[in-house]
Amino acid sequence: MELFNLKGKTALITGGTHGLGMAMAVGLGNAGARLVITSTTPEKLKKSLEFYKKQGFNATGYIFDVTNENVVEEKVAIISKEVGDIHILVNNAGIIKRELAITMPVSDFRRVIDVDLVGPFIMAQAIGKQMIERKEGKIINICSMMSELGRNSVSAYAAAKGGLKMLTQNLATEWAKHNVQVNGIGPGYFATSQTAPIRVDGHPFNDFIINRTPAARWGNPEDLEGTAVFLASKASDFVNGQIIYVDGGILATIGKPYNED
Ligand code: GCO
Repeated sequence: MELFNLKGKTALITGGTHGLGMAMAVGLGNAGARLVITSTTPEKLKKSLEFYKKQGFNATGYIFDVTNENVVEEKVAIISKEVGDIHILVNNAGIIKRELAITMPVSDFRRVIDVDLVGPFIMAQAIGKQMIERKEGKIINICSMMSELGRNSVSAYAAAKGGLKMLTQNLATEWAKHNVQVNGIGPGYFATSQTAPIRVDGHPFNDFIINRTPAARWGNPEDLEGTAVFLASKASDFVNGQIIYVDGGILATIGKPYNED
């Protein structure tokens, strides 16, 4: 199990105060990593740090917006001074705006691209520098089913997550020679606050996802822990530019007619 041991490593998880980010942070913490959690919401950050400390994890938190490159540069320097090197970066923070493209305000489209694509680039560049210098690092970009597929009302999110998939492949191309592995996780449909509006029992989308997912269920955040530990550990030292889909099989199938078992 040495391959998956993260003792002595520090993992920074953006938006790690709830949902999938928290689940991955728990997985990394259980594997021995020290946690650095970022958020734009002080209340959420405070509550999450209390939770992590109750789990027995060494967790520190910082408030900043990943889309502001000057602030990110400042904060990464402070973190390096106060916490030390960052060995693992999980670009998890993201937003979604559900609106048909024809009526979506451009400002909404731009904001989603900024948070979900430009932010991960800014964070990877700021922390990638120390990883390249140290000749060691792990970057995990949280992509999505929407890195591969579109659906009504999520044009901005799909464009951002599709771009994040290609950013992952491009950073892997440039940084693999420095022993920095850049990969992605593509969650399928998970039971989180982000999907709550489309997941209520009896909601047509809820029934659609259950029918469309070979595993016939929504993902639970803890379903992501193992893949996060794998991509953060020595076990993935020769894995570069890969998006691992944790999706219950959705991407493996064209789906089945409503009456098929
Ligand atoms: C939606 C959902 C999806 C999922 C996830 C799928 O509105 O379709 O929110 O975007 O959250 O990203 O991978």
